[in-house]
Amino acid sequence: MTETKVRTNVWRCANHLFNVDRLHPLVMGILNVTPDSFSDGGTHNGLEDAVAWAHRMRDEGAHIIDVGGESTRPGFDERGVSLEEERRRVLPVVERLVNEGFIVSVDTSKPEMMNDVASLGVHILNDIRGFEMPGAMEAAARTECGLVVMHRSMSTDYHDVVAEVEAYLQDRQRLLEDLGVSKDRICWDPGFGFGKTVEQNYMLLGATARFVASGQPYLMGLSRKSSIGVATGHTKPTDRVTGSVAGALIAVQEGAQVVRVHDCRETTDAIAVWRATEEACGRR
Ligand code: YH5
Repeated sequence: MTETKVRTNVWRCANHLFNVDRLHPLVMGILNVTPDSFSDGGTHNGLEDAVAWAHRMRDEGAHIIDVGGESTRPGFDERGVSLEEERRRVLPVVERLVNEGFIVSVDTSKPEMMNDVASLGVHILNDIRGFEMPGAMEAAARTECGLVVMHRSMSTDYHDVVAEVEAYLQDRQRLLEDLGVSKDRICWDPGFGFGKTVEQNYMLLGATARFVASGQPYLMGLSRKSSIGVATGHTKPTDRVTGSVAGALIAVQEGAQVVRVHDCRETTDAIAVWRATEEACGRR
């Protein structure tokens, strides 16, 4: 007799415990609080606009709001933004969102910011630099936050991009665990668009199931990125919504438990149709 084992994965994010099951992937809505917000024409700056945008994304199905105060498009200024500027942009928004009951993630690489936002009650630290800035791993380890560890590279010169990204994430995970971070806090992210060719990005997307097999929660962030533009032939990021939804759905079908997106309603609807199909066929 065959028994179907239902593996319930959890992702421990401070005072919030996500039950990450295959059929209910988490939608992480992107909230840029940079003056030059790239994919949305620089709207929703200002505290009230940012909070209103977060409400809209939650109404449209977002489970998590990811607040970013650094312009982190691939190829951005390596010096990034100053600590003072990042604090000024991010902290007021984060404080409001936490107080209004949102599950909040903060896109930052700076250990001081990690301390600050954890004190404000943020649930997730999302670092596109894989907690590589001096002191970042230690700062993250001192919190109880969920940690998104993303791979990023300066060159596209891989022998085997999937194997190398996987080895990197394993390595970062081991270092974090050595600092006392429990396994169930760590989410992996291959860093779609960060130091990969278009083909390498799609190789990573197609390898989602392999990464998911690591047992860690897995996040894919491809929303409106240039590789989506290349595949669809759309130069304008706002024309890349349908392509992005298709990409997110591929990730979800392959087992990704978190998708980071601009277009929450469209992504949520696509996931709902996929889930209805899975449930109708008795696939749990
Ligand atoms: C990610 O993949 N990406 S910021 C260029 C674009 C569109 C979007 C128009 N933070 C990720 O979203 N955090 C960013 O062209 C991230 N994973 C995680 N965890 C880049 C971005 C974007 C860049």
